[in-house]
Amino acid sequence: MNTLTQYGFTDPIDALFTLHFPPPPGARPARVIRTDRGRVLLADQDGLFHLDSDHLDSDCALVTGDWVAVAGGNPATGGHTVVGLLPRFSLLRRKRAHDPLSEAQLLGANIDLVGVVVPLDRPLSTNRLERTLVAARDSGALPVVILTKADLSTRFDDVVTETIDRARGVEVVTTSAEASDGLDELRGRIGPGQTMALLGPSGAGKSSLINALTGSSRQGTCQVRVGDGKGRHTTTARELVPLGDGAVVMDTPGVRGFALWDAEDGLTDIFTDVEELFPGCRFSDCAHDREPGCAVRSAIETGALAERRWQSYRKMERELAGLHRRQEAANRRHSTRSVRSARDSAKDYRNRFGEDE
Ligand SMILES: Nc1nc2c(ncn2[C@@H]2O[C@H](COP(=O)(O)OP(=O)(O)OP(=O)(O)O)[C@@H](O)[C@H]2O)c(=O)[nH]1
Ligand SMILES: [Mg+2]
Ligand SMILES: [Zn+2]
Repeated sequence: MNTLTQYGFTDPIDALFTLHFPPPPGARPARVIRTDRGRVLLADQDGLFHLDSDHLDSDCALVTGDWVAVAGGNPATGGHTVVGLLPRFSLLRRKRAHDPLSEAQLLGANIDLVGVVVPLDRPLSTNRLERTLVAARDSGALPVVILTKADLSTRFDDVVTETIDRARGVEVVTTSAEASDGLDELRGRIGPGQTMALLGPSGAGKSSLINALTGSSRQGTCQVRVGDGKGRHTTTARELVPLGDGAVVMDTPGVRGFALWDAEDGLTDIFTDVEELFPGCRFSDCAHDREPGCAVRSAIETGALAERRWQSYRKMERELAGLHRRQEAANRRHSTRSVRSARDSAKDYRNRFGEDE
């Protein structure tokens, strides 16, 4: 198996490549394995190589998992150039923290499965779980919840039950890297040619799980802090790790929070039980607040919908609406600016060439 196949290259990707870069081939397929502060590691069929940053097309921001077309270069001298990017079939994004309106942060591309990692050595954060599930679903990938450190948990059953309840039909796999539990079950879910990204807080055991799956210690791991059980942000870059038969896992740095980015579809998918209630409200513009005949309120009263679940849906919905308002305002400012600059340059032209208004 060549290096590229180990990193998930399949016949459908090959066909897509030929479609976009028809013969005679001037370029060869490669995959982005790791991106780390502007340094990009790629794999082609002969092995791994770094891309010199000056060979990066500036308006093409590469993301771990991308399939690209590369031309030129050799292992000794480098000089590889990315000449094209294949369309991404999935894209995992989040809103950058502390930044009301920057671009989304791209976390990974061409991911089939997102393993939402929930450590059993601390209380369950339902907020984080639900947000990560929404973002995972929105990316176009299939989410799977992975419980880690099953050997440590004293409240094991409670957290497992609560997680299954909150995950709402998304599959839950329980693992322990330490005791080698649940590894075959997890491994069995990642088929050849598939990529699974692991997302979760620092210290959750993502890298340990990958080491357990590959039977190595290639991913650095570090103990969580005594006291608050927080991780130390050991993993610093998003990186693909091959599992041997063309199945791939992506290790990621632990994230503190998970702010959503344009994830309406993901929200609808993860909260179908909530949105299905809306057509049952008496008024089509029901705000589900105090209106008579509100299907949401009555589902909460009968216990069919948990108040907590409704509140978390509401919160994410409001957050996405707020983001949209800011995006639209920024777009308006942007378009006024470009109209103005077009006007200025027209004026400039007239001034120089003496045309009348
Ligand atoms: N008991 C036990 N400890 C584990 C298990 N998995 C991981 N740990 C420990 O948890 C700590 C953190 O594990 P990491 O794999 O570094 O966590 P991570 O999610 O990669 O963390 P970041 O890279 O910081 O995001 C390490 O001390 C591991 O030994 C497990 O299944 N059982
Ligand atoms: Mg790690
Ligand atoms: Zn209503």
